[in-house]
Amino acid sequence: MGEITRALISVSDKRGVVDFARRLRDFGVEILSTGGTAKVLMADGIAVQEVGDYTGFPEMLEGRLKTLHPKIHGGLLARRGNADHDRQIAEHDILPIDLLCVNLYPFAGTVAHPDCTLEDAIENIDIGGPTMLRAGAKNWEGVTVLVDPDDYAHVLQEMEQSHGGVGAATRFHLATKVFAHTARYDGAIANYLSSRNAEGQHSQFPQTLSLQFEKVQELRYGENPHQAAAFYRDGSGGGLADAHQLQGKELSYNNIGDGDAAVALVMEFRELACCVVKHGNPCGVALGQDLLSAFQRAWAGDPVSAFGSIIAFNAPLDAQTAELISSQFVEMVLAPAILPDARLILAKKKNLRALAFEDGHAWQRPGWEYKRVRGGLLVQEFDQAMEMEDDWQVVSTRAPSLQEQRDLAFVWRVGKYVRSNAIVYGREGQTVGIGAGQMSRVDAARCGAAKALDLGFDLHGAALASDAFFPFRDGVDAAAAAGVKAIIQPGGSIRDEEVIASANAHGIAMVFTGVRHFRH
Ligand code: 93A
Repeated sequence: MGEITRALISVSDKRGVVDFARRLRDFGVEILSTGGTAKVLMADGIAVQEVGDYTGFPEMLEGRLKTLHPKIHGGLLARRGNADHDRQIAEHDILPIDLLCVNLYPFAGTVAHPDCTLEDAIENIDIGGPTMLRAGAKNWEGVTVLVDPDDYAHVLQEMEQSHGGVGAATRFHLATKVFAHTARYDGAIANYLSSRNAEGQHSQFPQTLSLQFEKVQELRYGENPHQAAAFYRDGSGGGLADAHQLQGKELSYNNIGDGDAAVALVMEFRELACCVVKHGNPCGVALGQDLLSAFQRAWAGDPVSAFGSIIAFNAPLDAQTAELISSQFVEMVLAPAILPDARLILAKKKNLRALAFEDGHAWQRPGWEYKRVRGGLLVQEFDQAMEMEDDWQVVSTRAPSLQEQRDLAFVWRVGKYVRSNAIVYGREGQTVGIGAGQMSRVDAARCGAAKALDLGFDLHGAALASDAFFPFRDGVDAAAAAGVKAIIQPGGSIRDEEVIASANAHGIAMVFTGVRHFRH
């Protein structure tokens, strides 16, 4: 049990540090501290020695040189119980430091500020802090290293229980945390600097990209049972990595992928919305006056595919809807919250996974998505193009009616979440046929129409969205044959004229968005 005699405290984030230091003093611990931290502690009547008084070397260079001294690093690095090390440090009046409490200049917070200059960023690169942290963490067998104020309470509790000592398991855990922290810190610096040059020009993507993710859980397996898998969080504090699972079997790899897509889709709508996802694609999406009708209409969009699906809502799940969900075979249900009486109903279905994701806006924040390929990583922004309906352009002779405009806006939003080639048929806030993941657009159009007809939907007067332009008129002809009366698509094909002529020949109202939504 590493008993603590001497501590060094040097923190930028002063949260909780006064109470922590006071408790250390109660254990009889001597405290060394740097300028600003020492001031805060002394103002609260806590006895500390300034690092400069201990080293005999003043803080200088506007604080750039505070703790970079052998009397500090010797005290952190000397092996405990090693006679040779003991002798060497004694010869130089170096005292062992058993607890190190350091958090760093706020580099990430500084560069996140829109007005941050290169000079501000550079001044916020902490040198002495990471050096001490790494020294203490390397010597974890003798030193307890705290980089996170959230760990103060646990360390104090352990000291309480073991006569002022901290156990090996905790010391090792805290040291690991330090190296993850300094890696992330240096990664942020490298990302920032390598996206700039000395003249201040800067590119969106850094020359070297450092990423750090933290394991949420290991998963039973990946997409298939022979693939090992795990789930990692990025630390942004949102998305399924931070959702609450309220009941049901352990989440699977496919559940997480599908759930993420389902929530992203429903969060596109201001109206109450429900989305049913299977194998990464929505199979039914609907808006409703209430959640129950949204669910009924989404399910009806393709009840065959919906077997074993994942269902997301953009409003708290109520009891009535929970009751109806329970009567179906569903893998998982996600909503911003699950109301208490709905929870009681779902609880009867033990295996059904239920998740409350609380902050749906996390799905709308800008960010990057990554796709690993052999030998590299593809990086792109999330597809969050701000769709300005005012920019949409009517290209056909006939303009869409008000109802058609609403239908087009609805199917267009859904189409963004369907794998390419994607064709979505819908009307009155309900999808009635989705053609997904086809290698030709005309097949996607036929596929969606065939589904609609199979399910007994009448496509006369329905709206259609295509995630990319029609390369030929055949897709439009197929849609017209099925009864479609309004089409929305990006436009931009060299055969646009031929495609528009086909729409006009069939009396179809056609709108160009100018934005494409491939999803592979
Ligand atoms: O400027 S530094 O890189 N040089 C140092 O020697 C040094 N020692 C501690 N930054 C240094 N620190 C950092 O100062 C700590 O990591 C901590 O973030 C901060 C605390 O300073 P103060 O106690 O003066 O508020």
